[in-house]
Formats: sequence, structure tokens, C-alpha cells
Amino acid sequence: MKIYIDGSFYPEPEAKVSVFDHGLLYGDGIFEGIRFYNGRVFRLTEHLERLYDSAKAIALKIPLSLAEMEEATLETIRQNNLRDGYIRLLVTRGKGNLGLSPDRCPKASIIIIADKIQLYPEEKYQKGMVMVTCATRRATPAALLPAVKSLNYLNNIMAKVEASHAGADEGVMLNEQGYVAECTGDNIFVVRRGAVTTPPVYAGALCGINRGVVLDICHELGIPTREMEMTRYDVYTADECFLTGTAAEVIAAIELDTRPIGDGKPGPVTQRIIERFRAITQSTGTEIYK
Ligand code: PXG
Repeated sequence: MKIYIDGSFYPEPEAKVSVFDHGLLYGDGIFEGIRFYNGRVFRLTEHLERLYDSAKAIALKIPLSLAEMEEATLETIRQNNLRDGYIRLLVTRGKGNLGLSPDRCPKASIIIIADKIQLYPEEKYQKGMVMVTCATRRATPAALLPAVKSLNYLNNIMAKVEASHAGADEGVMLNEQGYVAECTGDNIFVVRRGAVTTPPVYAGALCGINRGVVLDICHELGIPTREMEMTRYDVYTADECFLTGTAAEVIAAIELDTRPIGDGKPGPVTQRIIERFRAITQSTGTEIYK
């Protein structure tokens, strides 16, 4: 495997960062997770735009233009001869000293890893995911902006730990007010009487790229959509529930806090959306090998 670091490619054992990198010392940095399918990168521009927005929000200057970043990303996939896989793109504050101020970090570091994707087991796609509500709340925007895809993921990781200790596949995270924000690494949707609802981004969700793709699919299929605050009640009493994210794509969720959602099986609206989603991922995107 060849990994991009600051303009050069390194074999995996030699792909290393400084122990003084503030990405490591303080979680000071941002990232993206991006999929490529069938020789095409899915929604590459949208992911890169979100990366540059995250950078702006944390006052981080990325030393490449968006076009240069796009080329570096494509070249990393080419160097690894892959057609299907996953990209992890990181921009850290770079090397500094032991003080937390980024003033001593002269240049941000860019790391791009292209790898095969580790998917959820096929059984989860057939049967759907079991979820619990986490006691760990989504970080409030007053403390850490949830729209920034930062390297500071401890909030979500603690929620993930809760979910897995409870024997569930995913955890539902609430915001400070107790409204549903999202899951630990996925956005959440419910279906009720044929209409699709997802929490608004201001409820504490990341503005997921696949969330946007699914809203577009619903419009195309004539399925009504709403972005509305939701409580656990709305999930307990939904006909269907599904999650979206780069790793999971679109996956049904069939239980929350021991209550089956609908009949406890992946529902027909979810299935229609999954079918359309798969067709779009296979047929659109930025060509890697031109
Ligand atoms: N919410 C959060 C908190 C995320 O981290 C999503 C929603 C979905 O966004 P996209 O743009 O991917 O549709 C994410 C992204 C993993 C993993 O291994 C998942 C993400 C990030 C890093 C790792 O499951 N999810």
C-alpha cells in the first residue's frame, strides 16, 4: 500500500507522522471518508468542499488548492491500482511544540490513505441494525461544532462504546435538548406513512454527503421528505428506519431500545432507496483512470 503524505508516497511501514503533530497531540485537524466504486470516486467534489469548509471553521489553512487536493486524491488511488475502496483524507495542524497553540505549527500536514473497505457483515444489510440510545450526548455547537468533521471523535467513540457494550450495532445520539441528532458515524432517517424524515443539521448532525444523496433520491422517486426535529418517540413509532453514511451506505435499522421499529424488518421504502442508491454509486462519480 502506498500512502500520500505531504506530496510524497510512502509504503505503509514508512508512512509516519511526527509525535509533535497536533493532530496526534490534540486531535487538532479534520478528515473525510470517501468511497470509490467501479473506477469512480463518489461525490468527490462534495467531500472536498466539506473538507475545506471544516478547515475554514477551525481556522486551518490547507496548503493545497481544492483542485490540487482532488488530483492528489485520485493519484493516491492510482498508485494503489484500486477501482473499489475507501479513502481516508486527513489534514492535521502539522508539527508544532507541546503547547496547544497552533501558532507554532507553521504548516498543515496532508495524509491520504486509499484502502479496501471493511463493510458491515452482509447479514446486517439483510436483517437490519439493532440500536440503543446513548447516554453520551452529541457535542453541543457551543463547545465543538458538530458540522466540522474534526479529528476530535471521542464524543462519538464513547457513544459507540456504549452501543457495543449494550450489544447493539449502532447508537442513537441525542443533542443537549434530548432531540435525536444522528448515530455515532451515520445520519438517521425514519419513514412514516410513506414520508421520510431526518433531523435538521442544526439538531447536531454532521451534514452527511449520503444524507444529501438520499434526500435527492427521495425527490426523484416522489417520496415526500421533511427535515424536522425528532425525538426517540418518532423512531419507536416509525414504520421504518434507516441510516446513511460513507461506510454503511444505506442500511435498515430495525430496533431501538428493545422496541422493534415497524414490523422489525427492513421496510419497502428503505429497500427502494437502497436499490436506487446502489445504481447511482455504480454509475456516477469522478473517473480515476482517464
Ligand atoms: N455523522 C457522523 C458523526 C459521521 O462521522 C456521518 C454522519 C455520515 O456522513 P457521510 O458524509 O459519510 O454520509 C459520519 C461519517 C466508520 C466511520 O468507520 C464513519 C464516518 C466517519 C469515520 C468513520 O463508520 N462517518
